[in-house]
Amino acid sequence: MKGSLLILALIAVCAGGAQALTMTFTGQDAWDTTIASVRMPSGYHYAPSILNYGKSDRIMTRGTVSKGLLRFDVSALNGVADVIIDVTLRLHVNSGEGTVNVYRISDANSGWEEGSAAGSGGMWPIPGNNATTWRSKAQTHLWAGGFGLPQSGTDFDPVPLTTFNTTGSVGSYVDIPLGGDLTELITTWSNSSATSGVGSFSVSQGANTANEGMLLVSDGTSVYFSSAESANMPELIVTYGSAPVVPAGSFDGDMDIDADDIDLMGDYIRTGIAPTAANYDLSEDGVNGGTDGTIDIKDMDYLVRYLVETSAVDGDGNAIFGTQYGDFNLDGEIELGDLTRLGTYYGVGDKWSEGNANRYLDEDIELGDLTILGTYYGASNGGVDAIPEPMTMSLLALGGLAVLKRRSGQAENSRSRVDGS
Ligand SMILES: [Ca+2]
Ligand SMILES: [Ca+2]
Ligand SMILES: [Ca+2]
Ligand SMILES: [Ca+2]
Repeated sequence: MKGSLLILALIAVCAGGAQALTMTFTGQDAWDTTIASVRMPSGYHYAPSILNYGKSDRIMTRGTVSKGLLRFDVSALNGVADVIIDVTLRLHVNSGEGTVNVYRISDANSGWEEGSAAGSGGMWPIPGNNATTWRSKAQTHLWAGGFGLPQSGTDFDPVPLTTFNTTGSVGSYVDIPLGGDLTELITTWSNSSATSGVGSFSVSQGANTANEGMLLVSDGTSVYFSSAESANMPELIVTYGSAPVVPAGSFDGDMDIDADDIDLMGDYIRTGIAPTAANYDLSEDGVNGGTDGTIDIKDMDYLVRYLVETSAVDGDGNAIFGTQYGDFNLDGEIELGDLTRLGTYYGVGDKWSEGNANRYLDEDIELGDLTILGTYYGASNGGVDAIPEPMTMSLLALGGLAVLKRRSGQAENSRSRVDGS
């Protein structure tokens, strides 16, 4: 189920024209990323000398004795990734073959700051050593859930992001796909702001914290992974999709520049009120793209003649953009099909697709539309240079009227059968 959803998401992203991109985060990113083994033998509130391994090149996890702490600075994805397609955690296994759960650290620790190393022999964590975990600012607790190891349901989510096994991977690495709502996960992580200068991951390293991360929790087996202090540092490989850019002229945001958008432009010019939040200022002269701060017939001209997509294709099979006033069926030609539409909806329709060539003036299919159709009848894509002779147009208009008179009586019945969109 999860897999099929993923594939669906990928298809949706690709269909919208977006690219799937990948970003890899390592332990060398801005927040001191990784890490530590958080360690606590039972029977102690905590024992400072073995809180964790701090700057060790290894991360250890062993059941209830030690949990591995991992963090990655994914803030570079903030505002960039709209859909997270896949998140893979790559860990190099030093030793130990066993099952390991990966948990997300909970929001309960968001008020904590990272830091405080364990002082040798002291009861309280003090700055300066190479140990780290979260602590409250009052230094009474190391985690929101209290002393000791972080607790399920309080300090980390009870449901793991994933579970994996290191059998056969010692000396190599395992790629661990994370589960759950990855978009939410990465969005939250990327929104986390690092706080510089609090805590003391280690005095020599400085400290930044974003209070987001993961815990590695093994079964009883001792499993060691390379930490950010080693060459084989952990990696978080995020595959994401960015939202496709809506093309200029698709005012309804559906990615298509079609008859609906011509109607929206018409509404704007007629009423002076923008129907949607899109940018309608497409041109200043009706021929070249650009803006002049005014929404008028020039913008409509540019939309109709250069931007709208037609069903016609060029020699390479690519859609031809731009047509002429009167191409109500957007097939790239002003022909009988357009006249038929106009006739069908004469007196009853209001859309471009129904024959309203001048919606920028009115919401009716009327003589003005027939006149426009007659003006451009016979023209084709980019038909500005293919306008027929005036005499032909007049004859055509007259002929068209004859057709209309025959058809207008059928309009009401026909309307329900014709797709007006
Ligand atoms: Ca559209
Ligand atoms: Ca304009
Ligand atoms: Ca047509
Ligand atoms: Ca009209």
